Amino acid sequence: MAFPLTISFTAKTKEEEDRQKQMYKRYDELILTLPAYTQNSLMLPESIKDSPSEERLHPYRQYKGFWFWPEMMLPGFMAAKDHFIPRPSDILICTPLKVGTTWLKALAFATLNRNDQPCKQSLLLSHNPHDCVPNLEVILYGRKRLPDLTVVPSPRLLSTHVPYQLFPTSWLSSGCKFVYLCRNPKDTFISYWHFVNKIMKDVNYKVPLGDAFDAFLKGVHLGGPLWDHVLGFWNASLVNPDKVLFMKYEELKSDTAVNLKKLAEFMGCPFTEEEERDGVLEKILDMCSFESLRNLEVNKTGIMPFKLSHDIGNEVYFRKGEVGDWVNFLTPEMAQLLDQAMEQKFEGSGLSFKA
Ligand code: PAP
Repeated sequence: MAFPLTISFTAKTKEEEDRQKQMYKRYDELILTLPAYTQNSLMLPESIKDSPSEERLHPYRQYKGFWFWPEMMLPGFMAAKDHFIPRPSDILICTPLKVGTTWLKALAFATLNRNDQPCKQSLLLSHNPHDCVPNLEVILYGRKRLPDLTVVPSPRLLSTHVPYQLFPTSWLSSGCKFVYLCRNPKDTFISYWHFVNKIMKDVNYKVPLGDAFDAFLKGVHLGGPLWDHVLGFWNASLVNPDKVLFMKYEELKSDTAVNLKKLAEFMGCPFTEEEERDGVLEKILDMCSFESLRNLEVNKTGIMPFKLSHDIGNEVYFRKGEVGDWVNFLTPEMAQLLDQAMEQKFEGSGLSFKA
């Protein structure tokens, strides 16, 4: 059995529940001491349910060199860092925001569970991929109570937006595997801009593109600077290719089958010749395609388990799904600025996003 499961919590007594509440309160207090980015940028529109009302934790806060939406991610990450015990068989989908996480989750979930759940019976037909592969810091540890993940059978497929540089040693030495996906920074930024503007409660308010761009260029992005996020996993994949698989959205788009095979091998469940002959791989590709996922009822009308004070529909994860849409939004000057910044950051790393 796999996710989606009803999450059970470790606290079985009132005392333990109170102790955990205190622990999260300490995280919140610590977060309030972190540097904040106070200029206009793509931040959460309004506070999250059950956050302290008098002292909002947003805007972005910088934790150990990386920027976060503090309410949404940091308490959950701090708890996960201290309490999540990875198993060697765990697989962690690791991404910055808006790089195709939803797609990768669907592909990985369908591939890993293909024996128990052939496509016709896949839970992906009735659940959003984010429900099937839950995020550690937002969903599992983000509810001010510690989840009991020991009840989840192996291999556990989980996800995180946290940069590699912040992973605790216990995660790195656990033997678990990390699958990383990134995307051309210009498309990542444009997708992010649309996403945040869409989840604003007041739909008439949009963060001006110029302000959002300035912040992004300064590295202020969820889990950003984006280049450091990418480089952390890139370097780790060079050192430890058996444990860190590095993928790009554009490559996944241009040859999904080849990359899916790579993913299956990396996860330890390669497609057999017989499966390939029987079209198992094609069925997974079809089920997880942008059009198929977007047209599922659950993704057209379902609500995502975000903790915002208003509901956000799953449709927000499916916008265009194209490579190069940035050209419709960024001026040539903006594009050049971002390209130059990226080239500088990636110099000498062997990594590039040039076409
Ligand atoms: P998240 O960080 O909020 O989870 P994520 O899934 O990483 O979002 O990224 C969303 C992007 O992936 C969207 O890109 P766009 O804004 O440029 O359109 C979304 O359309 C795209 N996407 C979602 N599902 C698929 C898919 N099956 N194939 C290709 N792209 C997809």
